[in-house]
Amino acid sequence: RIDNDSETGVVTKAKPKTKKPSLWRVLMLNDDYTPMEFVVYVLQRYFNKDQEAATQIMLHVHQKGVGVCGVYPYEVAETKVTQVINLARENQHPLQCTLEKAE
Ligand code: TYC
Repeated sequence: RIDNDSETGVVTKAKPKTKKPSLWRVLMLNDDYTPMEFVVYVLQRYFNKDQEAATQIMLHVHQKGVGVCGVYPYEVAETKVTQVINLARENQHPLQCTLEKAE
């Protein structure tokens, strides 16, 4: 947005005072050991997927190596990654999950 001041000839660019929070993808990574049912459970518990959507995402990750669990503001995404990894470690699963900026 350009504000042209006709009196002074000074051209200023008005910046919005608040910025939209950037969005981040939470990615799930495949491994050879985590049980499929555990991944489906995690997707339902932390990413609000129903049984069918969770199963589809799990199978996509299993076949392609990586998949998107959801897109969130940074703090929410970071919290979900921590929760997933903590639950996986408590259950001795190597499941890994990470963040990627969505732009
Ligand atoms: N590859 C795992 C198996 O065959 C299942 C799995 C799927 C693990 C998705 C991790 O993010 C994952 N038991």
